[in-house]
This record gives sequence, C-alpha cells and structure tokens, in this order.
Amino acid sequence: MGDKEYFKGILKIAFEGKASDNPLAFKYYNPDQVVAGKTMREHFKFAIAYWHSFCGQGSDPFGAGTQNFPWDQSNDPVQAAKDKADAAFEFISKMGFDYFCFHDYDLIQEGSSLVESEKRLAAITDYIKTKQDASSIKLLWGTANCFSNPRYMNGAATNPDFDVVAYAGAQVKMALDATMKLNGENYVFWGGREGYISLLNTDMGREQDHMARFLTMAKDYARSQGFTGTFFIEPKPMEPSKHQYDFDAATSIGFLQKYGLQDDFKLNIEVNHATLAQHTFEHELTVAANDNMLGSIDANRGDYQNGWDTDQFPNNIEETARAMMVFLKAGGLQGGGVNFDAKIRRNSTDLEDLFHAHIGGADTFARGLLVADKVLNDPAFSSIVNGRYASFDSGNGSAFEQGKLSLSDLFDVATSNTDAIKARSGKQEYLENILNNHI
Ligand code: XUL
Ligand code: CO
Repeated sequence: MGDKEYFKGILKIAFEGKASDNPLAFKYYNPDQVVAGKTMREHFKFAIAYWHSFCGQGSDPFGAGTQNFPWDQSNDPVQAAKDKADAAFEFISKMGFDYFCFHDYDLIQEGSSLVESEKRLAAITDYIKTKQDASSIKLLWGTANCFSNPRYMNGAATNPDFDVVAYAGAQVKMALDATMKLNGENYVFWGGREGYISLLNTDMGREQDHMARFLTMAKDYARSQGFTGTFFIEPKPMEPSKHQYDFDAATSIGFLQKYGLQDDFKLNIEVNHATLAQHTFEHELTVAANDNMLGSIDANRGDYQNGWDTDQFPNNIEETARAMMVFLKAGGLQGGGVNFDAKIRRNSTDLEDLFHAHIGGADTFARGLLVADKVLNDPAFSSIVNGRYASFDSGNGSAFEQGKLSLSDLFDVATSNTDAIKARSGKQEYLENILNNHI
C-alpha cells in the first residue's frame, strides 16, 4: 500500500453471518465455507472491475461525473495511475477478494501516440507488479479498450479501414503484453463496436472474416509468448453498436466454431448482456455450458423497466440461484471467475458505497450458490427433472438417443402404440415452489 489510505475507517470486511447487523460485513459470503466440494473463494474467484470502481465517475449522457475520487487528483498521468492502483489494491485487500480485471487504458491514461502509450503501460505495470508481489492479488483477465477512442467509431478488428485494424492490432498486442507481464489468467475480447450501425454501408461477411483473422492473430501471438490462459469472447447484442456480431452465447459459439477458435476461446457471460438479448442469465449460461464453453462471468444486473445496460450490482437472489444451478451442474467456470462488472449509481457518492455494493454482490452470489446446492440435492426436485426424460433411458427411447432408429422405425413404434398418449405434467409451479422454499 502507498502511504495514503483512501478508505479511511474501513477495516477488512469479515464474514459475520446472517445475524450480524454490521453493514460492513458479509452475511453469506464466507470465503472458507465449503459448498459442493469447494470453498466459496474457489468457486467464485471474485474480481473487481478497474473501470467501474476506480475510473468511471458517474457521468451519463445528461451530465458530468458526480464522484470526486481522491486518487484522481494528480496532473501527471503516471502519478495519477499509481494513486489509482494504490486505491484499487487497498480496496481489493479490504474486501478480501483475490482478483482484478482491467482495460489497458483503465490502468493509465492513453498517450498521444502508441509509443507513448506503451511507455506509460510499461511504467504502471512495473508498479502494479510490485504491488502484486507484496500481496496475494492476481489478475483474472486483461483486455483492450478498442471502443472509446473516436478512431474506433466504425469498429476495431472489423473497421472498413485497414489502418484502423492495424492500430487495434498494435493496441491489443500491448494489452496482451501487459496482461502476460502481470500473470493474467485469461484475456477478454468484448466487441463493443464490432458490428454495424447500418447494413447499407456494411459488408457483414467480410467484417466477420476480419474479426476471426484478428482473433486468430492475437491468440497466435499470445501463445508464441508462452500465454497458456484462456481467451474469452463476451457476448452482447447491442449498445454501443446497433447490432454487435457477438450477439449472444449461441451466436458467439457458432462464430468460434466456424473459424476453428473454440478450443482457445470460451465465453464470458454477463447478466445484463443476456437480458438485453432477450434471454435470461441462466439461459446464456446453459447455452455456454452445453458446448463446454462456459469460461467466466461478468456479474451485474439490468433494470426491468428499461432497455439498456445499467450494470447495477447483483442483488436478485432468485436470478442468481437459478444461474448457480447451471454453474454447479457445469462443474464451474473454465479458467474464469466472477468479475463485478457493475457500477454504483450516480447518486451513490460516498466512498463507502463501493463497499456496500461489492458486499451485496458477493452475498447475493453466496446465497445463490447455497440455494442452488440445496435445490439440486433435493430429491423432490431431481426426481421430477430426471423422471421427465425417463422414456429415453431404456427401450426405443434409448435406441433413438443412440442413433439406432430411422424415421420409418418411429412410424412403426407410433403405429404399434395402441395406448393413447398420456399427458405428463411439467410440474413447473411445483418446481418453482421448491426453489422458493430453499431461498
Ligand atoms: C461492456 C462490458 C465491458 C467488458 C469489457 O458492456 O461489459 O466492460 O466487460 O470490455
Ligand atoms: Co462486461
């Protein structure tokens, strides 16, 4: 820690249990508690998002930022970046989390040229490396911000101008170097402007070929430098582009499989991105898990009354419990963790609010996990779900699953069945009651 303490008066957040009335304590997240064979710490690998918690100051399209971060006071970019790193590491340590995630220019302000940016990134990653060595804090993933700068208004890897594609390549190379220097466990691609605003001027097929080429080059470069981590694609249907190519989990998996990238790349599923795509969080996790592509989670929530990415802290216990059922059935995440890609509201202006937000998020996931484990182990629940497919466990159903029947065989089976088809209840309301009873 630097000499300065930013979050004065706040000590390390401890697990005190449900009965505690201390607002700065975990009620459910007990890092050492074992659930379904692993500690909560191991299940979740909670990470803080550098951008929302230490960079974004609450500006929106209608007004300037409302936060006045004490670590954002220096005019010298390197000093300002070091102060921000001090604040971030103090916060992560006090939360008792193990990880952080960043975009390149969250760490330090972009320079006026690529060479200047590279120098700045080298300076701040040197500094962060010493802070990592002095603590147990690790990098869950790094990424490059290839969407904010106006040069990327028509996309980065999918830009119709090759000079911009090359620029994005240089930026991603530097972000990969920074990630590898800090022993990042994974690397993320979120294609905010990799899509179109109008199809009148867009060659979609050619742009998608370019995106695949670009991802392949990035993967080959990192592998050649000894990076063994996983690459994640983060699906999102829209915003800022009208339509983004990584629309949802199914679309992204199809893309990765088409271009042979499915072994190196997995998915980073974000709650509010799922709901923007008209899916539930549990749906997107299920699609990813079914193809062995469930890599990581960006935790947050949307708002039922509007249609954009509000990135609020997770607090919906039912939504999280249903997601954790998928998570447990899938055997967890492939390489990733749970990154709080969420921001406190614009009028939450006390530094302490950042703690309340992350405590609530961690407790929501912990509760979700505990509930999911109970539901999955409840015989009343599993017998209904398993029983639903029992007709495929033996006889002709089993032969069908094994590919041993033809369509003519189905005709013979159906015509020789003299009994009327029985209505079999899906028991949805009963299952919903079982879930709620465990909450
Ligand atoms: C944007 C979003 C990003 C990615 C990283 O909606 O989720 O913050 O997680 O670029
Ligand atoms: Co995200």
